[in-house]
Amino acid sequence: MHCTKCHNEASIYIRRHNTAFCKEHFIEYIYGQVEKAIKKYKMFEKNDQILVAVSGGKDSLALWDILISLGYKADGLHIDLGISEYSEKSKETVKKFAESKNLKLHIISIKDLYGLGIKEIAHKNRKTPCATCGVIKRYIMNLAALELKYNVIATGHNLDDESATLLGNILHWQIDYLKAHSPILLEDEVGFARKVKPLYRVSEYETSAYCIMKKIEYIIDECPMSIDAQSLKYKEILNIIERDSPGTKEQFYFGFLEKGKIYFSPEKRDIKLNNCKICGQPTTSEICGFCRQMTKANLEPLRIKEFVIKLKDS
Ligand code: Q46
Ligand code: ZN
Ligand code: ZN
Repeated sequence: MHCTKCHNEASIYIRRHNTAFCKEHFIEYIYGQVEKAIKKYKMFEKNDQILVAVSGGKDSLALWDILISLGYKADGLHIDLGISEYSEKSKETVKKFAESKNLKLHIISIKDLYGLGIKEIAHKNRKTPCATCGVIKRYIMNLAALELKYNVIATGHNLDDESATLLGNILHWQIDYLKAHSPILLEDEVGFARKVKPLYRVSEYETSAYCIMKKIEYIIDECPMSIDAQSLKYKEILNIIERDSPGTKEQFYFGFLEKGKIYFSPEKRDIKLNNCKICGQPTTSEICGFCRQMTKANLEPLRIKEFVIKLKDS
């Protein structure tokens, strides 16, 4: 098989586009897809300060590498969730990547701050680890962006993640989630920094190929808590359909953004944001979800804020 662009031997075949690329043109294709996403949704410009949430997995590391390669100013934020060996390995992988490229990385460790990992905090709260983790990660990302003066938070959600989430939201007619579902969430919708997903046009297969071609070491293990995640089942279903009918995933997701989204456009929500009585972050209630959760688990919510403020000064 030959590269569609230069006719040299191809390194990868993209079935959904019926296109093959050599290494050089595959990387160029990935950059093109990401630039297209950034421009289409006006995610950010070259002078924006971007904070990339990096877990150590292929998607977030690929995203960080792509943004830097395209000339954007992007620092990393790694949240150490304290999930046994998995978190240790993830942290080391991210550190190694940042050091090899001389990039700025902020690390916030839940276990160091509280002596407990996500699983234990969830247990104290009688919640699932993923529900607890979601609240904590969102809170820390917003807090870090706010305190450390980043105006954009970028996450590594790819086409597979986004189409699986969309499928789940449609199957359960989660109208509010469908309204909120977008590759960009603006500041005035969330009360914090803009949140963007520049990899929404790139599949999981392509982010792994990108990492392999660019020799980026990433953690292959999935979080042990993800085993029962419903989203993995939706991914599997979409992969079965994609196998028989390449391009369906893309048509489904891009179709939603281009044709379906108008039926689920975010209304001008009349939500009043207050400042959380404990930590001061914007919230629709008196006390934000994070502070409520930590207080319930008998943990001091402000410890993270104090730590992030110290990071700012260091
Ligand atoms: S990290 Fe956290 Fe995921 Fe692990 S505990 Fe669940 S939500 S599965 S993206
Ligand atoms: Zn080529
Ligand atoms: Zn709070």
